[in-house]
Amino acid sequence: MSPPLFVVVGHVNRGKSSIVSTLAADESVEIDAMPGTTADCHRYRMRIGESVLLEFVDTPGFERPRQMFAWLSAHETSTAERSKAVATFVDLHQQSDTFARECALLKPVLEEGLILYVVDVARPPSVKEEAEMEILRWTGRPRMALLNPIGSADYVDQWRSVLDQYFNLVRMFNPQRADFAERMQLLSALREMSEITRVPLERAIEAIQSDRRENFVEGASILAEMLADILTLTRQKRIGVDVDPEPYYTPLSDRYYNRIRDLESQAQQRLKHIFGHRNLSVQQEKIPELSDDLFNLSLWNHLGLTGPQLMATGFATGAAAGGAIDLAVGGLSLGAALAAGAAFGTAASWWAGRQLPRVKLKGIPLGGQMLQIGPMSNREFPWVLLDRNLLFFSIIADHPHANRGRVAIESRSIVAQFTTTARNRLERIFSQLRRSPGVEQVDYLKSTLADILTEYLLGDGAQKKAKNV
Ligand SMILES: Nc1nc2c(ncn2[C@@H]2O[C@H](COP(=O)(O)OP(=O)(O)OP(=O)(O)O)[C@@H](O)[C@H]2O)c(=O)[nH]1
Ligand SMILES: [Mg+2]
Repeated sequence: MSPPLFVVVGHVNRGKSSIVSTLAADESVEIDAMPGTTADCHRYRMRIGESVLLEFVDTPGFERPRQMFAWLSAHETSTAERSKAVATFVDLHQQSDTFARECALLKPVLEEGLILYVVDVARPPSVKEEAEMEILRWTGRPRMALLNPIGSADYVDQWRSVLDQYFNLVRMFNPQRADFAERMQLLSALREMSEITRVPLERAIEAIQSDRRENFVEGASILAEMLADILTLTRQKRIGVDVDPEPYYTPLSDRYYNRIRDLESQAQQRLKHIFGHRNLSVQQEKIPELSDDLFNLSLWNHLGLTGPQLMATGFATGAAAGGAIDLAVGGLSLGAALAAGAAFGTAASWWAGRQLPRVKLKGIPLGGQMLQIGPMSNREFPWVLLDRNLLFFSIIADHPHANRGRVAIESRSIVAQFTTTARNRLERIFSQLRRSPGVEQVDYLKSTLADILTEYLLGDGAQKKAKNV
């Protein structure tokens, strides 16, 4: 069964390529504010696994629609023969430059193509566009008009009354803003275009939805793996027997924190990859004092659990009692603690009041001493880390592929909305991970964590989407 072929047509700079990009979830489609970006027809195949589910032809649109329509009118023999007249026109003109664009876009239309005609409802219909719509009607192929509100929807009523005369279906669709659900709604509406496309489109929609579920499960396991790797992370340095460890604290802390940053950004890269957004730039909200750094104090004030939630969760799981001892930072001097905290580049006084990663200095059997930093005993930390990456996940999973600007993540807590039961389950896992368990135990905790996150992402998380700023 061949996949449905949609040919996207419309005036220059009306968002044709944007529609292909968002519907096909393909970031490789060229989009630009400059008119004439798409100079030739390009075919995009939407694949899941081995099978091609949908095909799109992105076109530059018509160049001389009025001249072409004049030719068609002059050569009309009967209404029933109109599509033949279009085919004859293409045959006769395909070698000439004058109608190169017309021929290039009409060829795939005539070979079983379904027409998606894009208009910008911020401007009124023009004479040229009427000629385009006439030609498309003459092809006799199934066609839908998409109203793209670029900037405003001032002329939507005027457009509707014109489009109703030429198209079987008319729909509003904003490719720069549409989320996953809106994309699916449009694909469902496309089923109505023709009897022959109903079945392949239904199959495509089902495959896209099941692929998405798989992506969510994989995404949850990426998040779980990242949390477990970061929470169990330690860094060590061997030094001589009587050597003063003080100068080694800062470089060791730097290595430790940089590794955490790397693990987070690798996980985010993998999430981008899953959802086909390899080149998308995502940043923390555009508030100047909120830098992207994970160890930024103001970020911590916006994310994670609230103070009372953290305390309640700690008591419920017994983590608070153990945590209090860590205030002394593994028995090391406050100086060492501050050196470890200074690596964040934030106010040392703030960090001094919080539990830091453990810093240990111990003798080793073959002589010398081992300086170790980690695992992170700060109880807020996993919540901030999880929160920020759940926000990242929800942005990435719903971002339309046509929107190439920088995406901002709002700093609003997701984890603070979790049920008490979910918070306690997670806290128990976090506190077990902090105690450096063995490999098997870590694997078990990772998979439990992945299950909890999958449950959230496929349930509540899918409903409560993070909004794009
Ligand atoms: N605000 C807004 N901008 C849009 C929308 N759709 C497209 N644009 C912008 O309009 C410009 C043109 O979009 P394209 O998708 O490249 O349009 P096109 O019809 O393929 O353009 P050509 O290939 O040049 O004919 C880009 O700068 C898009 O970001 C929309 O729905 N809203
Ligand atoms: Mg284009």
